[in-house]
Amino acid sequence: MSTDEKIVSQKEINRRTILSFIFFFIMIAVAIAGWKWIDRQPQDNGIPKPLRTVLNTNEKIFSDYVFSDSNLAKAFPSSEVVPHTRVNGGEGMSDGFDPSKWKLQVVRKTGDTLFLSLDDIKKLPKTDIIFDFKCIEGWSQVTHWGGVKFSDFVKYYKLDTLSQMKYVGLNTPDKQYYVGIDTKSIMHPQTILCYEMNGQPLPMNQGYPLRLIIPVKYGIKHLKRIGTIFFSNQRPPDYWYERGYDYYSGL
Ligand SMILES: Nc1nc2c(c(=O)[nH]1)N[C@H]1C(S)=C(S)[C@@H](COP(=O)(O)O)O[C@H]1N2
Ligand SMILES: [Mo]
Repeated sequence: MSTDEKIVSQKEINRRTILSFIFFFIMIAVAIAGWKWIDRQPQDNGIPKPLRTVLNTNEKIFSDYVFSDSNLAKAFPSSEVVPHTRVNGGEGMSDGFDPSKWKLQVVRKTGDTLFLSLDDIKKLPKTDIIFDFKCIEGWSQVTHWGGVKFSDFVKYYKLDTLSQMKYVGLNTPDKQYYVGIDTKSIMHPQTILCYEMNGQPLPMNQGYPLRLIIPVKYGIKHLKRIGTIFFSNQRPPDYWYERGYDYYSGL
C-alpha cells in the first residue's frame, strides 16, 4: 500500500466538487467574453483584426523560418491518380474568352509587358507532378499535372531581378479572379505554369490554356486561366484574402 494516500472526508470532497464547478463556469464565461470582444473589433479583409493578426504572424513564422525549397510535397505514383479530376471554382472563367487571342502577359515594368504564346512556354523543359491537391473546403485528391517550373520560366525570360521582389500577382484575363503569392513559394521547385492534366491539354474549365499549380499552397492559390503575371513588394490583391481567408494559405 502506498504511504502518501490520505483519507479525505465527504465534506472535503463536496467542497472540492463545488470549487471545480465554479472554476469551470468562470472559464466558460471568460471564453465567451473573449470571443465577443474579438467579434467587436474592426474588420480587416473580412475577419476581425485580432484574427487577421494571428494569420499574419503565422505567415511570418512559416515563410521566414519553416519554408524551404527542399521541403517537397509528397509525390504519388500514377496508379493513385483519381479517374475524374474535380472541377471547382469558376471565378474569372467568363464565357466570352477566346483562347485563339490569348497571350500570357508578364509585366516587367509599367509600359513594358512581355507577351507570350503557349508555344513559347512549351519550349521550356517540361515537368510532371502527381500530388495530393487540397482545397480549404475540406476535400483533396491525387491529380497529375504537367508544365514548366516557374523558376525555369524566370531564368529563361531573365526575370531574376524582378523575382527579388516579395510577391507575385496573377490575374485571369478578365481580372475577376486574382491571387497574390509570396515569391519564395512560387519559386519552389514544384510550382509550375501548367498546360497539361493527365498528359492532355488542360480542359477549358480547368484553366486552359495555362494555370498555376503550386503544391505548397491550398487550392485557392492555383489560379486557372492565367492572363497577367506581375511582381511587387506589396501584397497583390487576392480574391479569397479579401473574403476573410489566410493570405499565405501554405501547407
Ligand atoms: N480562375 C479561377 N481559378 C481558380 C478558382 C476560381 O474560382 N477561378 N478556384 C480555386 C479553387 S478554390 C480551387 S480548389 C481550384 C480547383 O481546381 P480544379 O477546378 O482544377 O479542381 O482552383 C482554384 N483556381
Ligand atoms: Mo478551393
